[in-house]
Amino acid sequence: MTADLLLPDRLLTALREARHVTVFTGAGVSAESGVPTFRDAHTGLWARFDPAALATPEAFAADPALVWGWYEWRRARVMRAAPNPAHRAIAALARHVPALSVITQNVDDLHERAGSTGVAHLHGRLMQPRCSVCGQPWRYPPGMPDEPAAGRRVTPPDCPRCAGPIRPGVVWFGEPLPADEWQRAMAATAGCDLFITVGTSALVYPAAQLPQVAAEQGARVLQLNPQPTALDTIADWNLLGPAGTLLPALVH
Ligand code: BV8
Repeated sequence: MTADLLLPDRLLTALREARHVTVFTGAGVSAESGVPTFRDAHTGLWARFDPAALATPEAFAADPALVWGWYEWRRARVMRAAPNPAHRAIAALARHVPALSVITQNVDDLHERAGSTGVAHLHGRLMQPRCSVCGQPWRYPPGMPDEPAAGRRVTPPDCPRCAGPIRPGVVWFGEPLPADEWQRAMAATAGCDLFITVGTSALVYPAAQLPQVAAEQGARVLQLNPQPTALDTIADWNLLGPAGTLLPALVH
């Protein structure tokens, strides 16, 4: 890997000599695909919706149609989106380093659509809904969702097996992360020599602790974000800018 950016020599060396790179992404990596982030004030999803009102099991139990309608709006946004140069650069990285792991907090499928494989989805997958009662996986019907105006109630479908309401395949606040995905993420973090964190405010736990775990086990940590974050003091290097510009410049 070489870089057009003016990078510190130590970062250039780390990029060239890395044996196992782990890339950790948040909503910012999908921002340039037009998928709203959570906390950017002017566009963040939470700026218009209270996460406690929507992304919790209690909210779904209280008003399944409101929560399902919000996720159908988000699914339409994701289906209309395309992977951006950041997703493609991460997928291309696999050809440049001996070992690459990708861990994401995102529930969209843009990493996979850009060609990444084996992505650890810590917070679930929008495209893999399941029954909220018996857990049976459910498949969306073909075509675009009936895109509500991001607030209209849409009654969730009934499970064909037990008639329970179908729920989004995501991890809500207060729910445990999938054990297998978390174990894969911890192994990729403990085993890497370069940890690249892209587009996360690092506010949601336990995912947000991964950069610290990487640093504590001796990996170099590179952060890509246009804004300062809680990771600024953990990272060895902080590149301020959009992932869609920085990542392609890092990866040739
Ligand atoms: C659990 C799926 C235990 C749903 C999501 C008090 C203190 C600390 C922790 C807690 C606490 N109270 C409760 C907790 C735990 C809680 C938590 O961390 N809360 C936080 C808010 C305080 N965590 C949980 O509940 C987790 N579960 O702990 O379970 C347990 C154990 C056993 C048994 C039972 C329970 C579950 C958390 C998962 C929640 N689900 N998503 C959905 O998507 O609807 S989280 C959600 O936030 C998304 O996954 C998102 O990815 C994630 C993190 O946000 P970011 O990705 O960082 O996005 P954000 O908008 O914040 O930032 C975007 C960044 O991109 C910004 O920095 C911006 O500058 C940057 N950016 C913008 N444009 C670009 C860019 N970067 C690069 N390029 C650009 N172009």
